[in-house]
Amino acid sequence: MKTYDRREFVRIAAASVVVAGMGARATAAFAQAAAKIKPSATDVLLVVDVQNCFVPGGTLPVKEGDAIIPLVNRIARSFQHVVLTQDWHPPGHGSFASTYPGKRPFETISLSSGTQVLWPDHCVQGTPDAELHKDLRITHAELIIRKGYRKFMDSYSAFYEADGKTPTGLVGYLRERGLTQVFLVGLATDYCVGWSAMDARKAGFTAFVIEDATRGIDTDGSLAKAWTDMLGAGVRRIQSSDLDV
Ligand code: VGL
Ligand code: ZN
Repeated sequence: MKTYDRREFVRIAAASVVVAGMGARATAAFAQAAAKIKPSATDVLLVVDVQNCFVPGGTLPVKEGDAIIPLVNRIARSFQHVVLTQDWHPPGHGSFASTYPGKRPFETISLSSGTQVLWPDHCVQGTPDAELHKDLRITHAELIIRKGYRKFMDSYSAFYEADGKTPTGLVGYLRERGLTQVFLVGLATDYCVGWSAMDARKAGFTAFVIEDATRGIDTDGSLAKAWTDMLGAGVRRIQSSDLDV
């Protein structure tokens, strides 16, 4: 039997403590990485309405709307497939309060497509306000979907307009490209992101909303309602830290 002197014993014991410690840390890191979602070739990131109109200084500013942009850029780098959307209204659009004499922004009216919130004039086609935010750096995005261009129909969703039936073409595009899981970021959580996520489910896609990469408008409890509706429709609420990006 080999015998150790005290100095050698201390050296070996210390080394094995280090190894055991590293092992535990490596195992924990591995378990955490394994639990994280790694974007695959059949996943698509849908970047909703990151436009000048929806950030502070724009016509329908979402509080901290611009704060998500660095995170959106970082997340997008890990997705092979990215689709952007742009709210794109003609002047005098049916969702603008200014179209109806005596109406003010954030009041509602009844249209054939249902209750319509009236907004300040925003994202008018061809104006600087409607442009994608200059700090968005997603040059590999493969498609830009424009919506809300029919004068008397709004379209919060990237998939169907406000009647819930008129398609934008995005369902067909994703299906033809074999993309099955939609991850959503952008503005605003309770309108265009939320409606798009619900419609992604309706069309049979898996839908994840990356909450910290969105911000809401929150008119009259709309943000809480949107989350209740989304979760009820099977949308998954995740944080960017749940992704391996
Ligand atoms: C949006 C209100 C009106 C949005 C668009 O992008 O969430 N909200 N138009
Ligand atoms: Zn709009």
